[in-house]
Amino acid sequence: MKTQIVIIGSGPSGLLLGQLLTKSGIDNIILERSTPEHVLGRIRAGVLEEGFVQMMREAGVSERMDREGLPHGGFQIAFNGEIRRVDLHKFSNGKQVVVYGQTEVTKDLMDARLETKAQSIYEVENVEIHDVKKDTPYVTYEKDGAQHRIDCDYVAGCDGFHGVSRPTIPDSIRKEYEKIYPVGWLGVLSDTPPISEELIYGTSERGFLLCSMRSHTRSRYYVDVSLDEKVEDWSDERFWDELKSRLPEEVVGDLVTGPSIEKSIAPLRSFVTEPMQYGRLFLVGDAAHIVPPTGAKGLNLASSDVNYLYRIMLKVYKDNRPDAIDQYSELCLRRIWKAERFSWWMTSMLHHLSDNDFEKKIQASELDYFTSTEAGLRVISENYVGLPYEEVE
Ligand code: FAS
Ligand code: PHB
Repeated sequence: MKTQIVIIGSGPSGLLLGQLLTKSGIDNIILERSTPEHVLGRIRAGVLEEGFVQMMREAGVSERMDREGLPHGGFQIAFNGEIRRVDLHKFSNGKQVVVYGQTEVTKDLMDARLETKAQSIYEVENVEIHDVKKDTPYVTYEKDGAQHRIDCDYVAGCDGFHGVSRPTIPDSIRKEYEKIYPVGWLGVLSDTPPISEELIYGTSERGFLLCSMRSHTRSRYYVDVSLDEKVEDWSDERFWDELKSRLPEEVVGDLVTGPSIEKSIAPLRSFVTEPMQYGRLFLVGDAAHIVPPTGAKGLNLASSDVNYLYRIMLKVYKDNRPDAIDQYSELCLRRIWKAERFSWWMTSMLHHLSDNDFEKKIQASELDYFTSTEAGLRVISENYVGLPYEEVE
């Protein structure tokens, strides 16, 4: 087989890139190791930056998101028994975020790909990437016991944190930066009305909490737990009691509990690999970087990488600019590191990560300052709605 771009991974990164390339007449094939049902079954992000929303519109897959997505012009932070509002609209010059689950984004992109008849091959095994330092890279894989080869111009590694793309860059060239946090997020999805119209992040004596949602009838809640906790030890009742013990008095009475339809514990990690490009291989999304979900950046960083790679590929194929690929890694990393900082900072502000009394006082003072001054609220807001994408040269 031959194509212009092989995309490894059919998560949001791979599907969004595939849809944009296909719309622009750039041929691509997606290889995915699991089934469409498994990809859709993963419950993950819930908040889309404006940049992501624009990319979905440009990809022509925003109709349901525009209809069902919930625009949010602010969110709340609960601490010290009070709740303060971060007015995103006011402090980010009128920007907002849209609450629309990653599952829905993935479904819309999968449906669009089926319509374009662009090729996606699921349940592949042993994907290997070859000759990316030459002009003629190729990818091999197994399917139903048979070995296959796809010759291409470029390879987009959209295969997440545990994929094959990142290890394809030699250890001698790759530099990895990592911070592991001593807590994870225990998350519950329930068909209950959200406790509030807006997201509530919070920190209490007992730890972190987040009240989010997927719609007016489906809620998503999180509390942080130590890394030795097991999800099977958390009955619904135990989870709701823990969340209630962390919520401020003024809202706890508004919590509607119900049976969980999904429950999981996700570890918190900050991770970046540099460079994100090796010859004709490009790392995209979680294949290159991970953030703790406190800043709602994971999925959104995938979209900014896709934006840069897509615009570079337009330069390569439409403007005959093969040199345009050289800017990819630096363009992505400038925005990634700012999002890594914001995600680390929101995590440090809202979780008990230190037993040091001085550090606890600094944390409380930081929360107080950044939620009570225009300067502080502007910093939080412009990062939360997403920093602008740079132009591709
Ligand atoms: P993904 O991991 O989504 O997709 C990679 C795809 O590649 C997968 O389908 C995988 O099966 C496939 N693949 C892997 N290896 C392969 C191989 N060798 N061959 C072929 N295919 C291969 N972000 C937020 O913003 N907010 C959140 O609350 C949030 N919660 C999260 C909870 C969890 C448990 C996890 C793991 C992540 C969470 N994230 C969150 C981040 C998440 O949303 C990611 O940023 C997003 O899925 C990134 O999308 P992709 O880069 O497409 O990677
Ligand atoms: C979610 O709705 O799953 C969600 C929202 C905001 C975050 C993280 C997760 O920061």
